[in-house]
Amino acid sequence: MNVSSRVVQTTCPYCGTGCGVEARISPSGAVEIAGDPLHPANYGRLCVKGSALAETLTLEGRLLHPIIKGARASWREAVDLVARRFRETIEQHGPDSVAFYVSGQMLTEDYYVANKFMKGFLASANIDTNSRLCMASSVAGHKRAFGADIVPNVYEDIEEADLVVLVGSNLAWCHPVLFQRLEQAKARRADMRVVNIDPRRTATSEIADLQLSLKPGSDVALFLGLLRFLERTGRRHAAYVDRHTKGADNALLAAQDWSLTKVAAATGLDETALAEFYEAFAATERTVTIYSQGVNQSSAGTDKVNAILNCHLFTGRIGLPGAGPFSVTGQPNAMGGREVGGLANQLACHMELENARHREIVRGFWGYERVAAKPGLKAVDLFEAVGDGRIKALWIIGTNPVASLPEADKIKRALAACDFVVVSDVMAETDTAPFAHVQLPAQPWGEKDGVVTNSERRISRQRALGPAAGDAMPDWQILCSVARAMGAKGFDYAVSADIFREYAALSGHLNHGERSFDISACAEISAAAYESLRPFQWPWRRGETAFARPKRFFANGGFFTPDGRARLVATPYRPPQSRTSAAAPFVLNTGRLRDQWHTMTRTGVAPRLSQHVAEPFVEIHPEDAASLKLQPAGLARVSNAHGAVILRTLITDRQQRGSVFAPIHWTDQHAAAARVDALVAANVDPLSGQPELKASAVRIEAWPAVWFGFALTRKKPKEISAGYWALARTRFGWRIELAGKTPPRDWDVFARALIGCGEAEVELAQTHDPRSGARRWVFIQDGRPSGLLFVAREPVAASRAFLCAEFEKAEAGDARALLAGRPREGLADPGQTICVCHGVGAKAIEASIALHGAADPEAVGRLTKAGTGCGSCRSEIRRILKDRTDQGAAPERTPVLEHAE
Ligand SMILES: Nc1nc2c(c(=O)[nH]1)N[C@H]1C(S)=C(S)[C@@H](COP(=O)(O)OP(=O)(O)OC[C@H]3O[C@@H](n4cnc5c(=O)[nH]c(N)nc54)[C@H](O)[C@@H]3O)O[C@H]1N2
Ligand SMILES: Nc1nc2c(c(=O)[nH]1)N[C@H]1C(S)=C(S)[C@@H](COP(=O)(O)OP(=O)(O)OC[C@H]3O[C@@H](n4cnc5c(=O)[nH]c(N)nc54)[C@H](O)[C@@H]3O)O[C@H]1N2
Ligand code: SF4
Ligand SMILES: [Mo]
Repeated sequence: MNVSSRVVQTTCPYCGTGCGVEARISPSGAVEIAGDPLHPANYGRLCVKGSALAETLTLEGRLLHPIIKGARASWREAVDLVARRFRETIEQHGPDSVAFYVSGQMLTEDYYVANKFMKGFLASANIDTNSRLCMASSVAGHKRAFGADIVPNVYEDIEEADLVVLVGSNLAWCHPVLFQRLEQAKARRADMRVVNIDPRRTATSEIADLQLSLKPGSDVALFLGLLRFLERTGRRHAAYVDRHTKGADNALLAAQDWSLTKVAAATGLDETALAEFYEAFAATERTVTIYSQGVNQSSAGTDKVNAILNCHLFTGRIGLPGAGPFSVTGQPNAMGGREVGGLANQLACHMELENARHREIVRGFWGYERVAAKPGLKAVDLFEAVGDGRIKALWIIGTNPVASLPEADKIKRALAACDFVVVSDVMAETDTAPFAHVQLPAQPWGEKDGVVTNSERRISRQRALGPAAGDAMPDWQILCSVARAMGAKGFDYAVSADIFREYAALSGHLNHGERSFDISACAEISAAAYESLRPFQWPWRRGETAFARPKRFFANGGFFTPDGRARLVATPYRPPQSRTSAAAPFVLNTGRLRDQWHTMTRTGVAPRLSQHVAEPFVEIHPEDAASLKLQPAGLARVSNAHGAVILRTLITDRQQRGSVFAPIHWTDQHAAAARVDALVAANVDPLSGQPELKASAVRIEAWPAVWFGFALTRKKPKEISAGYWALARTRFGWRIELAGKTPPRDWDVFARALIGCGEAEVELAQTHDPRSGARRWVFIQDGRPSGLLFVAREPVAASRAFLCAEFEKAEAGDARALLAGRPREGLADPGQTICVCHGVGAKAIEASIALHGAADPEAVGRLTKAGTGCGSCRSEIRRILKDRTDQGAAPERTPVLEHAE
């Protein structure tokens, strides 16, 4: 260890697990990332995205200066312009003609200030957040049942449960450290069982004892059946239900018809599997139900949440060690945003906009004449209002709506029609940036300072690792500058601790226990104490000790409804709103991959994270693929009335018939046409306003490519003239998949343009097989390969992992080896990179099983090191093991395109 390096304790900026990170910074500025062994979320573990954080600390692609209409500007010019345009718009059209669209990736301090600005100073509630797409149904469901938005349990409960039910959660990829905690607990305790409820088999299915691949959107039917079953098998916790709840009879009435047969018909599951699940749930006191976007992102999202909560309330299994419903949050500060009241229908600190007393508390505390009195527009409606001109000035902060909102092409049109759009981001080029009149450079993770709250209500510090780059400022400071320029009082904070202190004080202000969110113990926190603040769970009331015990809610009632009782809610079953038809016969499901984060603005710059899956794809069942004449690794056009994308086909029986899955990550920055939200219908849940992002009707057809290509290049191509392309970052530059419906007029011109080399500077090694149509080019510049292009009439069969590794280290003389496209005799082709920590490919893992008899992930790890780093790939190792042992099962992995010749 270098004695003069310093260690900064901070929090991972990705998922809501909220892992503690230790950054070791050497005097030269090099940063090493490790898990914080003392942080109670992860006790030292990090997943692959957390481990690769250092690779994202690059200036590549960063927005470093304010930009007005495409030209660099000073902060003063930018702040004055934004303030003037917002002021003029409000003068002419009233406060509801402006809006903020913000993000669960803002820190609590940023979020608090944005909310105070809009709901306090401007007295309008037109501020909504991307949490509307993420957690709104859980918020609405919690409020309906508990009277407040509270996650009752803590992470330990996942380890202590005897039964863990996962509903619409791909925990293995989306909350990998929580998944590891579950996996390790299961390995210790032979009697622990896991049920996975998801229309498709995922990496999470690999540890499930029971997989229920239900019909998309049919969860309410499943849980109505469960409630009825619990009642019929005498599982009502009479004392709890009588003393602490209301509405059980109503909820049971809605469930009374839901026999096994009826549930089986609605969900497409067989009765034996259903009975197995119901019996396990009924028999197991210590049951935790973890749910996520397969539940929330639905036109019946709030009902799905309450259908789950009903079963826990009915059995009194809530807030107990090892028992409770557990909504896991997506974004690093999804929870913090809910606490500060970032949604258009909330106030601050869990106070309600429509509650006059709450409004008065907040108004008095902030010292304004008024605060917003009616709820603002929810995300989908907000952009509708941008499109039809009701909203004339919009400020987007920390989110990329052109890629992430449903009917995304319509969002483009709305932004193009808007008089004034401001975008605060850390990156210069995003799909949303071209619509900005003003771009404001925010400080990213590693530069900014503040707090975030994770899924178990634990508040942790994010700390700066060093000075900010360029002119970047913290989001809160940008907001405060504009507010002050508009004449606002109450935005004179010097440091983020000043904001946190005010926020903590508000949480305790006139709060005699009727509001659950209370961190008034921090109301007078000093700058030094804020600096060294350790992770703590709320509530932390004035005078209490913070670190006493895990804090759970509701084991003995104490709900935040007027009568203190929880509500069981009748949840009649409604299928997804978007109906399939002859014109659009498939249901499109969308979601996440292991190594990318959302619209890839940050994970997309990390070579390590771009290896695992390097292009967008659509998963489809083999029979559907056959009936559509889709080729493995061919291309498919997926479309409907809203838009169209072109994706690589991944044919797999993990997918059920009639339904397809595509990842959400690829934008116009990384692919020709892969923004899947262009196809997603903007149907929303009537209570939460959350859009149904997991069930849109689409049609699919083969995209008739006549040529396919694969390229490596050191320079990012300026333009790619091919109907299909996808770019992924590598250590040396870029790897590119390509295809076209017509061949270029001149292949050499095409190749040179792609690689970015003029004729004079390069040498060329080239092959052409006129019979098969295959062509290969390797360009040499300054004694090393500068570019490579393979084209063929079929999907290019070449070992990508081999070519990338070889290209990086090759000398000019090795061009021939590169042209061969596969390892020389005696050298193994690594196949798709599964373990990115140790660079182990699928083929090496298969060999350890076939040749050396590895029988479990531990043995594979001993032989190949795969899975012994961060552990994020262990589910895939399990799958490869299973494929090898299932007689006749064809090995299939994500993606398909990794086969060598
Ligand atoms: N690697 C990675 N991790 C992330 C993120 C990321 O971008 N990348 N994003 C973070 C964020 S913001 C979020 S919100 C979380 C999301 O975390 P998850 O909710 O776990 O992730 P998703 O992949 O969106 O969806 C989960 C699953 O819901 C299933 N599903 C679809 N329809 C239904 C249905 O009708 N019923 C049921 N039961 N299941 C259904 C999908 O098949 C999918 O496997 O992940 C967080 N973690
Ligand atoms: N079809 C479909 N659509 C979905 C989903 C789905 O499952 N299916 N999931 C939905 C969900 S759950 C979510 S959470 C959203 C996510 O969707 P988005 O919020 O649009 O995705 P991100 O890529 O995280 O966008 C964050 C933006 O903020 C920038 N940024 C990063 N850090 C900072 C910062 O500190 N300050 C500022 N000002 N900017 C910063 C990033 O560069 C990036 O441009 O997508 C939603 N959309
Ligand atoms: S599980 Fe991974 S992405 Fe989530 S907080 Fe932990 S290290 Fe970050
Ligand atoms: Mo999310």
